[in-house]
This record gives sequence, structure tokens and C-alpha cells, in this order.
Amino acid sequence: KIVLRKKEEVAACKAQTSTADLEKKAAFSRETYSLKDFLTHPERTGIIAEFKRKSPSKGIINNQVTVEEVTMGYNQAGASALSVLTDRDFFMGHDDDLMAARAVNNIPILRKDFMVDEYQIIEAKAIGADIILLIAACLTKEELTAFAKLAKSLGLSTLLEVHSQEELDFSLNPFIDVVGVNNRNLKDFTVSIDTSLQLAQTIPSEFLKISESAIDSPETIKILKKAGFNGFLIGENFMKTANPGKAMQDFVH
Ligand code: IGP
Repeated sequence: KIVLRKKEEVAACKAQTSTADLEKKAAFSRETYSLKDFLTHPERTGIIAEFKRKSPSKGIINNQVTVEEVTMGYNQAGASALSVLTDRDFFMGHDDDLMAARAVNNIPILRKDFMVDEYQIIEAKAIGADIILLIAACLTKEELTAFAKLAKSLGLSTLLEVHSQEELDFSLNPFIDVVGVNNRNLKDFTVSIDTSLQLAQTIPSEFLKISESAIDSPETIKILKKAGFNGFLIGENFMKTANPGKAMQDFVH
């Protein structure tokens, strides 16, 4: 199971680099960018554009492009934020990818990974991230509260990911900034935009909401906007092309 594997991975990282060492990294003391501010910025598209080489459902998506060219392309095309996978085993991601994206972009960056320990939140800030992802299906109510509270205290935004009404019911807390509905079922990888449309009504209005995964046309964005979504997390639709930044540029125009 992914949570156990991640916990082992974190234990190995802790043995190498202490939290005190992470807190000494230059990126740890920087001012962060707020996800809410950029999602609602009139000159930004609301799109959180993702750098993803590989996924468990699709295998290799794109291994020919650099994280710098892709994320700068997304930024130029009006992304409200960037999402960079840092999980190695399932997504072929790396912390170095996020650091590379940070060096060349001045918009919020989501560390896309499975957070199971507070160490990873401190690490997220130390490698240059502004946003962490908390997946309701992987965490307890107590963990969700403690992790989002820690993130807030560090100036990081928290994106809570849910896939069902049950998850939404137990997982909300006041430290969460944005609620994301994942259209992909993480158990069988089936996708449906209806998941977002159904949950849209029951997400309390004090939270901004985004729709995640399987968004492949501007028409879908229109439908999701009508349902009240403020943001759209898009990966594969751009990454499967030779020039993901250009693909996003074409998508938004
Ligand atoms: C992007 P897509 O279908 O546009 O590539 O999806 C993003 O939503 C997806 O990568 C994702 C994800 C996650 C990956 C959503 N939640 C949790 C890893 C872990």
C-alpha cells in the first residue's frame, strides 16, 4: 500500500537530513505565493498545470521535455499555479524537478506527492513549494488537521483532495485553503467529470474549489466553471504533446 511505502521512504530521508537541516535551506525562509490569490487573479486562467512524466494509469506520458521549458511555457500561457510530481516510483518525479521549476518561475508551485508525515511538509517548503496536497483517502481526520495547520504556520497553502461525499464529510477543517475533487478514482483509475459536478454543491462556499484530472477540452472547463469551480488541474492533456506549454497556450485561446 502506498501510505506504508511512503512512510518507509520518509524514514530513510529523515535518517539522511534532519528537519533542522531542512530549515536551514534558503528556500525555507522565502516568502511564499498564495494559491487562493493566484486562482482568483483576473489575469490568470485558474489552471494548475502539471509536469508529469509518467503515471500508474498511463505509463510513460512524456520523457522528452525538460521541467524548465514546460513550466515556463505553462506560466507564460497563464497558469495560476504549477504542479510538479516529486514521487519517484509511480510518477518518475523528483525533488530536483520542483527545485528546477522554482528557480525559473514566480507563481505558486504544488508539491504533488503523497503526504503521510509532517517531515514532508517542512521538506516541501525547503525545496521551494508553496502548496501541499493532502489526499483524504490516505489520511485520518487528525492527520489532515495537524498537517494543514503546520502548512499554514509555514505560509504554505493546502489543497485537500477528495473523491466522494464520505471523504468530504470527514476531511474538512479550517486550515484548508482549497478543495479539489479528483475525477479519477485512485482505486480503479476510471474517470468521470460527474464526480466534480456532483460534489460541487456540497463543498461549503468558504472554500475555493478545483476540479482535478481528465480535463481535456475547453468545453469541459466551461461546464465546470458554471458548476462553481475556480480552478482546474490539468496534466496529461498537455504533457502528452511534444510542447506542453504550447498545448496549454492553444487550449486557453
Ligand atoms: C492531473 P490529468 O488526468 O490531467 O493528468 O490529472 C492530476 O489531477 C493528477 O495527476 C492527480 C494526481 C493526484 C497524481 C490528481 N491527484 C494524486 C498523483 C497523486
